[in-house]
Amino acid sequence: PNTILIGAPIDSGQRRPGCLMGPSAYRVAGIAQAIRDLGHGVTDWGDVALGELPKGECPNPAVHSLRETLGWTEVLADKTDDALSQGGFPIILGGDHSLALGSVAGAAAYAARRDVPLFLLWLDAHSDFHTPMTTTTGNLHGTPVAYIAGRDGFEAFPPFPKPIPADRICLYGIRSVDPAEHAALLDHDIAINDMRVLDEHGIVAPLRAFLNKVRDMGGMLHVSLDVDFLDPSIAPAVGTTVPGGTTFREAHLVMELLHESSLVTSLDLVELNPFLDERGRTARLMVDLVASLMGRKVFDRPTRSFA
Ligand code: DIR
Ligand code: MN
Ligand code: MN
Ligand code: MN
Repeated sequence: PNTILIGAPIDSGQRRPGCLMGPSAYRVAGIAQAIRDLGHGVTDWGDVALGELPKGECPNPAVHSLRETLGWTEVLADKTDDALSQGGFPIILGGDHSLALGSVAGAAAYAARRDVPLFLLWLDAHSDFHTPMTTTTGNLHGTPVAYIAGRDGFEAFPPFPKPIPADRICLYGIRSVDPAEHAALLDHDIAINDMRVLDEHGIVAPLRAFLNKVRDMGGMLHVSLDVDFLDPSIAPAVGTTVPGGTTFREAHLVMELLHESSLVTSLDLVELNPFLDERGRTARLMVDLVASLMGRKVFDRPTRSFA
């Protein structure tokens, strides 16, 4: 399918300025050409603009920038759905992780119309399982997984099209979970591949198990890649670094396995803050990871069977 780049210069989901430069940084780092070099078509839809802000309020006084985030949610859901409906492969260039409130809602709406099950792979240091009612930072970038899973507390938001059942969600690489998220995760059947699991079982087996499930059910797969999934030593340009992240080689291996699976149908690149970068280093690494996801490899190997 044709790749469709959707710029989402959103930074209302957290407090540190800079994420809104993310889409530009990806373009400067050559994301379109890297994908074309692999033989795929690329169309850049440019940056999405916010219309008039929807009304909305939240009883939790900690929550900030709710209406802006609501506006992004609506417009990004629409764009992501449109891109999929055109037969495209949307890549949403963030922007902070609150953009996934919209992108995954759009993918879910599309999947629901086609009656295909949607799966979610969350590559992140964080579980992002707060609701607007439980967040203590008030940063809505910490909430998308809860919205997607259909938790209560999102009354200000449009109802999520078709919440993804917990057993179709895979958190991968996590190592920072707040107490309220921890309690809620224990109540849900979400696959939690935290760093301990990956240290013990390696990077391949847990991912392959999840991909096998997607394949067996004939599902679509949305991948949400947070820069802080990566270790801060290789990816410094993010506001919420957490030590102990995935290495360069582990991250590329994840992307190569995703490519070989042919299951990924939409992708978010989130939380890049170019103001914190070292001469574009993190932006370039993210672009290289996208290239691995889209088929770049050093040696051609026969495609491995996941059966
Ligand atoms: C934290 C940060 N759990 C919060 N979440 C982040 O503000 O609720 N997610 N940074 O990627
Ligand atoms: Mn539309
Ligand atoms: Mn995140
Ligand atoms: Mn994170």
